[in-house]
Amino acid sequence: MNRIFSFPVYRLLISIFVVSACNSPVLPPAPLLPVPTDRQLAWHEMEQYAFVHFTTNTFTDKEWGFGDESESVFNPTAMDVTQWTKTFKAAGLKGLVLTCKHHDGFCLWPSKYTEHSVKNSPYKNGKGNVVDEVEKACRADGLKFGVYLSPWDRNRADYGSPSYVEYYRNQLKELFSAHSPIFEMWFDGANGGDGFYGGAKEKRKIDGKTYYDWPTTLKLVRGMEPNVIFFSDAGPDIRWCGNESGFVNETNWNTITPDSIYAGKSGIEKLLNTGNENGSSWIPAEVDVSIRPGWFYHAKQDSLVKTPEQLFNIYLNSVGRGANLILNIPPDRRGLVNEIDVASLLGWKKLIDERFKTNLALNKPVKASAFRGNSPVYSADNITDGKKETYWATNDQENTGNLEVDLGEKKLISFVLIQEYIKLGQRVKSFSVEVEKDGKWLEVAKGTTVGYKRILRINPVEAQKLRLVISDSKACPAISNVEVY
Ligand code: FUL
Repeated sequence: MNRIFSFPVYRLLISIFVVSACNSPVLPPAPLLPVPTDRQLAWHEMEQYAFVHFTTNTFTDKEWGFGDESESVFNPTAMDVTQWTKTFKAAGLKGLVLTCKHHDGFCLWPSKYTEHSVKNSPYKNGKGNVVDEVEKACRADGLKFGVYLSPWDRNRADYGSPSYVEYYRNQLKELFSAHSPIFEMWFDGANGGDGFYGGAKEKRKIDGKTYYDWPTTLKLVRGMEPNVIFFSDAGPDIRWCGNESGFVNETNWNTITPDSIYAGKSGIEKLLNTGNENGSSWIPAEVDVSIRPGWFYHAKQDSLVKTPEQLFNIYLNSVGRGANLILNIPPDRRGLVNEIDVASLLGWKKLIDERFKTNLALNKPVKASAFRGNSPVYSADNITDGKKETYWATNDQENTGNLEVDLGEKKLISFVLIQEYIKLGQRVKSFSVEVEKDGKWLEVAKGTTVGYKRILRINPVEAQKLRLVISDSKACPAISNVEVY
């Protein structure tokens, strides 16, 4: 044997190799671009919040006011915005976005740029400011506050001309200088058509792409509220989910290429509903849906309020598919969230609390098929430690893997919740969930994307061991959390 490989030298070389290998940290996976901004991450964590549609429509029984409604119709008889916020808080909603002005142009605050507002209504003898009152109630109840200001205005005589865009921006300045922080700004895509328009009573068409000069408006607002999240069909921070029925697609990419949306191609709703696996920007979907058939309160729809079970399904199809849910709850003519809606909301919250009461996987041991650099930093136990900053990952180029959770004893399993560590981008393309039955693995659920959160409802099954199989991923998977109920 060559002397260099004699026993002591060989041992020494191995030791040097092992020591240096142990001392060099295993690097985390490189981010898979695009990744969310900090403000988008904070938005993802909100998961669900309220939308409040309230204006003259509430009193005229319309969905889209023509813009000729007299201010005198706005007259809630028992207005109590703290009842709204206390109800929403009890229902687990984290914020509220208020229609400060809907398409009819009536302003819920006494804007100095128009007479078509609460200041000419009987509400508090014209001294009311609903925007201010709602914001204060939100702050008191720990809800984030957001605003909706319809770009389309059927009341304004100058709608369609440049002076209206200035008017719209002045109103944004009023709102954003009087209220802060505002977590979300909702830009509605509904635009143009017939209206009162100061008495012209005609149909007006605008070019949605150029008329508003959105880049200038967004810059103005961003300058006043740097962390505001902009919603519009195409973002730039969050996108419309493509329908108003309460679901995002089972395959839901947070990524999309904005150009492909602005192009106004047909099938745009479908694209918004799924996102695009190779999209150039992180623009996650928000699911907007009303607890009632309409966006505004109509007594005739009292019997059509969604049931707790329907709301739970919407929750699974939105939050449970990695989107956020903005649930509209329109106050009635008294200025209160109607008792029927309150009962439904609280029933929904009860279902969520009952069904997700005890996470059977919390702190339970997990075995992985492999983990990154064999480093404990990326080990399998990270997915059950209850910490959002730790995650399991594999080596680069290893785009598949298994995670086996041992619940310690046989339990009845009905839901599995999975989260990716999205700070590193969205990765998983397909996965399945299996349970061990009589020594064999049985598939009980499968899916495509995961993203911020994925919740799978499975036919209740008894098992002690459960396995998450990542069968395809855009890059090595990074899973931060798995919960079992
Ligand atoms: C739509 C509007 O036309 C509806 O009235 C409602 O405000 C909904 C949230 O967005 O585009």
